[in-house]
Amino acid sequence: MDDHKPIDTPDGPALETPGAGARRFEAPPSDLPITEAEAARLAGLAHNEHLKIASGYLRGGLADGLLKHATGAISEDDGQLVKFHGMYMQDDRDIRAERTKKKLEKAFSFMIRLRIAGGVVTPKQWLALDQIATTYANGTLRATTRQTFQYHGVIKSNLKRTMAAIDAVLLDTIAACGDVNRNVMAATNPAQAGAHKVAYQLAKDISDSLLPKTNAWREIWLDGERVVGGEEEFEPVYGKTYLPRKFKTVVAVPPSNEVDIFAHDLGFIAILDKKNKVTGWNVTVGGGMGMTHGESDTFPRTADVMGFCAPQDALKVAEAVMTVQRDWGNRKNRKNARLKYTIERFGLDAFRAEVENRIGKKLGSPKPFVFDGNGDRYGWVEGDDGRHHLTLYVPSGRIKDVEGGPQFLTGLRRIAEIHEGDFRLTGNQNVIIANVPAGKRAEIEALVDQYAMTKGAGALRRNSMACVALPTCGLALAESERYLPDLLTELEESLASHGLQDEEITIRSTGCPNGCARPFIAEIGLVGRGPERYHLYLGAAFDGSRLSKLYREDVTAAEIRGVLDPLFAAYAKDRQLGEHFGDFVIRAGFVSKTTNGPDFHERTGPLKAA
Ligand code: SRM
Ligand code: SF4
Repeated sequence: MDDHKPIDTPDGPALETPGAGARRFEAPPSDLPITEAEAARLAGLAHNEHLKIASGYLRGGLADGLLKHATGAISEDDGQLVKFHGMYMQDDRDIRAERTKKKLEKAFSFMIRLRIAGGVVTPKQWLALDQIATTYANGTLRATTRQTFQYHGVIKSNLKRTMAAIDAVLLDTIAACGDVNRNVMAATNPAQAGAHKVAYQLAKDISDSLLPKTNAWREIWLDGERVVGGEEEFEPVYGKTYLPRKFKTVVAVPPSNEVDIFAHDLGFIAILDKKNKVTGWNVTVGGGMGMTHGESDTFPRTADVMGFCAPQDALKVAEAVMTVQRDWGNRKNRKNARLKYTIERFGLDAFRAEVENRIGKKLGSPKPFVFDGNGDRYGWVEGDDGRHHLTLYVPSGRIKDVEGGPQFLTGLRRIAEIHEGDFRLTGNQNVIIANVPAGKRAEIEALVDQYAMTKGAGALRRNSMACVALPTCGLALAESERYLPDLLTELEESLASHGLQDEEITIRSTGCPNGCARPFIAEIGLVGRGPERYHLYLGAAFDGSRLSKLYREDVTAAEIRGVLDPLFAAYAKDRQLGEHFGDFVIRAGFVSKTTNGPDFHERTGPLKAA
């Protein structure tokens, strides 16, 4: 790590070090029209930086683009801007080649992602979201790895209607994507009701206070009034250029690391006293998953624990961490723009010093904490307030009805019709029917059984996640959500043949190395390389605190079981009491241990053949 490299910032001369001589950001980036000097500084910056500046606070040509009925698409530049509004333009990749052959426009539609801080929705909101899915989208609700919902397949002419329906139940999609602080996650934490309340409140406060202030969303999607002066309105925290890249924040409550805190740019770990009261927060910075195959200067990284703050300082700390990244993050190369690279470039000490400078006080030393896993706790749990909570496993978060199988869409709709509590989405793509009074348990349980919502979830499956990938994701190199269920069936057979069917092993698959299902902190990680080809990663920690290592390159889908089977056999035979699979493969010498991002690519396995 080099703490003394000159720093490229968008707004000033290169800095020698972020400590001595570092330019302080007394005022947010200018909201005035760009001067010549500023324009010169902007030269060489990533295209998206120019786009943001020219967009008039995220308006671009979106309003006009929606009126062009001859195409289902919007312009490429507006396609970048629309992300800040929580949308992605996509096309159906299953029929792309066929349509190209017929000289037809791609089958464009939009993915819409909601902002639901902490993943909590009321039954009324659930019913409305369900109706939107069946009216305007592809008939499914997709629970994501970051505790919210996505719609797929919304065509351009339905976008405004969809947004109006979302707004009608007091939800929105602002900043669900784009170079901003995204949906803030919070531990669902059914057992510790008091701690959940505090964590959830912090997530909501951070989400609201770091929300872009532009009126563009209301104006474009809800035909809201344009504010007087329009483009001259002020973004007090972000300025015209927003952030260099996406920024993700989570709030965790030990002992569960269900939100995978080490994968996020910024995190708060609740420090609890003996009565489960939150006494303050450990602050984590610099986690992230995304990388590019074959480019070793891109890598996943687990976050560092930077310090401790008192409850009343958490919001200030969040803003300070985000604004240091705003000012120090790399705006020339989007592949190196996330906070994890900023921390690698400047060092954690310099970064902490600048955060402390901005909050006007020192952070405390991190307090001890223990995580016991990054999965969900399934089944019924009674909270310390006497309310009941039921966590259901939803395969890859896809809420739909399967003929002859689970009917999650109808079943959860029926439950929403009678439920008096709320629903919580988890960071593992699952759903919790939360805050059920004791007297309602049996009725809810009967509906769960009637709609087959608990069938077929063995230990491996319960600890699995797959990203969306094909056919909607434009970046997918291989299948993921559609492929994982079959692979799990094969691996369950293999595990059972070694008596390991009840072992909790985390497995995650993604269609490309962007890592949307956080595969590099799963004990078994499959990462798409090309059609039916995956890199296989092993050796991450069960609690999500250690990255994995590449074990085998380019394994075909047909080979995966054969590659893993001897490892399962060795694990069954040689594991120590309580030893997790991810720890075992390192101790047994199948892969070397990754200490953090910079040595993630250091050694490609296997060290020892299975
Ligand atoms: Fe993601 C891009 C889906 C969580 C890292 N992600 C995408 C896009 C929008 C593809 C695109 O840019 O065109 C995917 C849309 C697929 C589709 O058809 O819906 C997509 N990401 C998802 C979701 C839906 C996966 C899922 O199966 O649930 C998750 C939505 C989360 C949410 O509600 O906000 C999702 N994405 C993640 C995570 C996990 C997390 O944050 O805990 C990561 C890894 C952590 C991280 O950010 O480093 C992640 N997604 C990425 C990246 C790589 C970022 C990077 O720093 O390199 C991209 C590509 C990019 O940003 O350039 C990406
Ligand atoms: Fe798409 Fe890759 Fe994310 Fe999967 S990991 S959803 S393939 S971007």
